[in-house]
Amino acid sequence: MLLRNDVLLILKSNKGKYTSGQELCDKLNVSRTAVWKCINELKSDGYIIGSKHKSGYILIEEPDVINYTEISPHLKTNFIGRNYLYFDSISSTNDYAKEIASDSPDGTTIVAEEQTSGRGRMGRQWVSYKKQGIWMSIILKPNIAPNDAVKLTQVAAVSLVDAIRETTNLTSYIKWPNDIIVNGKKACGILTEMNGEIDKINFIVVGIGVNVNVDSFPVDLQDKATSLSIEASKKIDRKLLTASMLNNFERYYRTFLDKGFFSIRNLCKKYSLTLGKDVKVIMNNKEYVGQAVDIGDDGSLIVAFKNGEKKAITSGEVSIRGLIDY
Ligand code: BTX
Repeated sequence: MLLRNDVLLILKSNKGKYTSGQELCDKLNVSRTAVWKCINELKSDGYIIGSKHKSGYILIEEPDVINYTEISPHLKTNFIGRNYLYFDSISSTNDYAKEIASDSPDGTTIVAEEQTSGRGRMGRQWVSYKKQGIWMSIILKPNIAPNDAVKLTQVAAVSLVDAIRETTNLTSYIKWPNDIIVNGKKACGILTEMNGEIDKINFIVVGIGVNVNVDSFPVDLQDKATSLSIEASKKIDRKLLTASMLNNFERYYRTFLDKGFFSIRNLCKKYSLTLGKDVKVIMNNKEYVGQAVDIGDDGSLIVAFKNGEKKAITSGEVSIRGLIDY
């Protein structure tokens, strides 16, 4: 696997030119047979590689995939995404992350081209079409109180807003707590899950789904879901966006661990679509209407209700008046 990546990196650095088999052998200190095996593996992964007697190999076309080889040249992280597990298809990256988390290093990232049972909150379905999005889960093992785990949804949300702007120039907003909205429709969702005891976190899985190049949605989602390519009217580079999401996530995650949540709270407020709006909150099966007035120190949404009472909402359903379903 490592050798295969090295062969690919050399072919990429010589793009448009032939690289001789001998040069590959010399640079990597391996046999011709080993190089030939790697070339065949790359071809079966979708890389189109030409070969010519006496000239060697040439990389003609790279597939649109978000494996480690493709994203690592753009990755600036120390530990997020450095253990990168890539799947062509998986049931749910969050489910897999939870299975392997105990034996995996901090920052392990699972990425799939497709999810067959992608999940949202409360067991809802998350549509995850093949090669049209980024479906990823990050395993984290922070030394924080279990109550603080929910703040990681906010850390992921600000990272996403920055990564989307950097890669696509689109302005996106956070619909508290876990949706990223572009032009009034949902383009990304975050699902944070925790495993721990009352006073100790074993691990946290931050699952992120981004509709990158989805061109059409199932009928029931058409008025509430969108993709970055639809909003930008062009195909988006999934490799650059994946790397940018991980780079920004590590930056904000470190800030959060070193300085506390208040250090990113202002950004949560700045990027919030919810603040200042009339909202409907569903708690314990009851509906309450009020105005979202602040983001608390703990990442909660502060809502001022009509009876004058202010409440910090930490979980539950919040919908914004005039947006999608309220
Ligand atoms: P949520 O519960 O806030 O949103 C789920 C709701 O969003 C669904 O009920 C549906 O109405 C709508 N929806 C479903 N699919 C999409 C989509 N592709 N785009 C926009 N809206 C949609 C949001 O939960 C959290 C989603 C996290 C998804 C990631 S992907 C990687 C990881 N693995 C996994 O199984 N889930 C997470």
